[in-house]
Amino acid sequence: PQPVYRKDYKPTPYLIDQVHLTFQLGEEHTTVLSDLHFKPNYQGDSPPEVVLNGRKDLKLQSVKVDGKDVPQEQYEVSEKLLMIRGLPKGPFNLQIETQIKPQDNTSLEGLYKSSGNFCTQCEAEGFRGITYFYDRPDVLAKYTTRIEAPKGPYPVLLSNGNLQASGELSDGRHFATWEDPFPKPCYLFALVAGDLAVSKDSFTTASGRRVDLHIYVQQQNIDRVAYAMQSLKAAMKWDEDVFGLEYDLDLFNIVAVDDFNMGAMENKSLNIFNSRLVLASPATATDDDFARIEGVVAHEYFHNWTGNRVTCRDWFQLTLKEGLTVFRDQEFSADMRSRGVKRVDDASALRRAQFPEDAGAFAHPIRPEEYTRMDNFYSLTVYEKGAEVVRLYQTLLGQAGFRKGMDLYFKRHDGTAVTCDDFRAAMADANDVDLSALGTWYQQAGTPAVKVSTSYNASARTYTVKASQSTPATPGQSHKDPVLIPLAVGLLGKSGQPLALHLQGSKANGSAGDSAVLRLEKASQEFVFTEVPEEPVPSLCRNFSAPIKLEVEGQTEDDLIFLVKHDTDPFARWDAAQRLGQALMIQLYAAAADTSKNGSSSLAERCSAAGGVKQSLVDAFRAVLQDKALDGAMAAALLTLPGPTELQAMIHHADPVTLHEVRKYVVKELAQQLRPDLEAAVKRNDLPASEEYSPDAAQAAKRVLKNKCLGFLAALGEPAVYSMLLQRFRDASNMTDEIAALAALTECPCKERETGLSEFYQKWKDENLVVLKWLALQAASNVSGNLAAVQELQQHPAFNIKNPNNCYSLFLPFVRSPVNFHAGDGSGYRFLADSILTVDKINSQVAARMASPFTQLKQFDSERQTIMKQQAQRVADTEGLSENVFEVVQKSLK
Ligand code: B3K
Ligand code: ZN
Repeated sequence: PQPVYRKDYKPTPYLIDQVHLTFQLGEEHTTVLSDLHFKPNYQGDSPPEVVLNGRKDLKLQSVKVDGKDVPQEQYEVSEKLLMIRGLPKGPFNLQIETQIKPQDNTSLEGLYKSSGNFCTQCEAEGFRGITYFYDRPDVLAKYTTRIEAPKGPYPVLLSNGNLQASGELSDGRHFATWEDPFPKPCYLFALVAGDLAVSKDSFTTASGRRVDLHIYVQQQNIDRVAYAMQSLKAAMKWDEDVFGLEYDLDLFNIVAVDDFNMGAMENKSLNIFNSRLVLASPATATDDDFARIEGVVAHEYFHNWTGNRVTCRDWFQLTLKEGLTVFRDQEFSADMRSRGVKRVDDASALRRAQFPEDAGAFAHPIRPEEYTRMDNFYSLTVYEKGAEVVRLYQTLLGQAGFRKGMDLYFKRHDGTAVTCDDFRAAMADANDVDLSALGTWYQQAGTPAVKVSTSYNASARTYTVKASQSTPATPGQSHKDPVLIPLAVGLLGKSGQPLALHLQGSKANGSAGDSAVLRLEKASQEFVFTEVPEEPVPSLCRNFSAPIKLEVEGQTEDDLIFLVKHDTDPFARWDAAQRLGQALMIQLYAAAADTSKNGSSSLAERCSAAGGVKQSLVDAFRAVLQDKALDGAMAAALLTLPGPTELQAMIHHADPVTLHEVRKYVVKELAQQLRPDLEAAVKRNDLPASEEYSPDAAQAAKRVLKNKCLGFLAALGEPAVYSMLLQRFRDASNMTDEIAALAALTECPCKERETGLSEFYQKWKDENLVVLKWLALQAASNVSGNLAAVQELQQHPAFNIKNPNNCYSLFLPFVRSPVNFHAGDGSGYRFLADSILTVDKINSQVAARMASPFTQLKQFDSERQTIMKQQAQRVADTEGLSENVFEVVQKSLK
């Protein structure tokens, strides 16, 4: 397969400004008639050929120009292209008729069937599976779509825009014609035809336009859409309030489907969602599910401006719409819930998942330079790091400045397809500042590492902060330049009070309350605070002001404990707690892994000989548990020890199983020492049975803290705790508590585990989305020898390998189990490789996502690297492998 390069961008020789599509949907085959209005976009007066993208499953029936058949010798069809010569000068119409078989399309890209209904997914390059087209985002056209289908099985016919006409046809068929007045790239095209129930509501925009809001789901789910509807209305209001952006049509549709590769899709006025991100009831969805639904419904809605009205010139610019829209949904959720907790969650997720991507074999800049399969670049880097880069603008310009930049961005680019550079230029011009220094973030892969050292001069009353930065080499990119890093800093005095900040010179970009923003842009720099009355404790990278790895020289354990107690910045406070946990586990790992001194000792003995869990950490955790004023979600975050992937990245070639055992040892020790406090916190946060469930942040915070404490107590390994958990599982009145108790048990080899799992399945076996939770819990379990259970689940009647959610709930959680995925005999790796090969034949996008653990193989000990490579190689060598999977494994093997 040939990669595509960003530098090779060229506009098409023609533009298509009008598209008329007619779909004749059928069970045997579907006919697609496409009538395209072409306009010259070339120089000179000899018309070049038209080269359109296609896919091998398109059956070309006829090609006409201005109504006349194009002679055979004037066109060529290959697996991926349709080429037409001898075209007239000036504008012309091209009519193409193709046949497709949506019912056989298991890739879930293009037009396909889910639960008997027709639906589409065109981003990034799915439209070419429907008809021949310039399948790229810089060709913007107005679409009309006529859908014809049998009325019995497909009473609902939907496409983008407004309904123009509908009516009956002969033979029990009917039709609907939709017209979208906004020019759009083909990746935003959508069609749905099926038997669906609808929930209706409306929203009146600031300027008084009434918008009908319709959510379509399968009949049995109609009572589970209220939360999605409420989230949609909240998002519409928020975008008006915060960015002055109104919705632009009279109708907004959401359709939920069970078979969907990703979370959701922002097709113009017809968003299509994975049903797990629409459907929710207290009995079947957790607090996290509710929060995710709110966030994703908002995200897709926000795309109407950031993505649809202003779109991407080419796919290399994907972060232009995704990074920006993720940033917008993060801010929305922060306003709907707890801002501090949201920031901690996002920062924590970035570190846990994106940092490894940026350090692994698939590292790429947020704006990649090349790709083989674009699908593989819908990555955490493009989305989540991209959102952090957008946040840099806001941190540098302030909220008002950022808004000015957004206004100018829309004013300049509405209705067009642009680049990340256009976005930066709008931000810079609107604020009359030079932001070219931010350009490097778009070019360089890898997480910048910043080292800070500080010194206090008592007689001069100055405090100096020295900062140096470097970005580690990544595959194909060995040289790195410094990047512009806004580092938000606060200084705390002896009793925890914030000190007033006076920064010498003009290097500070601004100050917000108790924080100053240092502008790091060189390899090494110095900043001096004056009038500092006492030696402070620095609070650094507040609000996670940049996506960096920060090392603070000379930072003591006392400093960290002090920050956990006193820092008013939620991120910096949480980060201090993380650092305490990291330091401890790194130290204990070294002792645990060193079996040379006393080979017969147990891991716990080696850990306690090395000092065990320090009293200071126990005390810090106790203070969190006893702090009744603290938001429960924040408390839960502070009590969460760094996870396996973060620790793995910090310990060179660590053995993942030993590392897991060390973490388990720490959790158990903490549970033993904090038992009364954990039990008290559980009691305090148990809601009275009389209180009705609400997914709001305040109530969810109590549950998350309680369930965090229950997780610690489970680690005690006591039969009494097991039966308490089973009882809680049985008594639970909502899914959050039910699954939390079961999750705690699933990590413990005890009879209550088996009882709970089987009762849960019996109770929920007819609820697809709940069964996914049941699969995921078991797959992720670290009880030893669990691979056999996972293999059995693959044969279980509840498991459907053709459904992406099923794959994501079995294979991806399994990979997160250090004990079973990284089993020393290689059985976990072999299982993953086998599963990838099986799934690849059905759906290569899903298979490629499953292959991503191989991109991390260099992190592990050499024995594991060897056996992981063997499996990656076996996948790479398989005949008929998809390009998607090949691109991932081949990079992993380099
Ligand atoms: N834009 C879509 C993702 C499409 C994925 C294509 N493989 C969802 C989103 O980011 O909103
Ligand atoms: Zn998006």
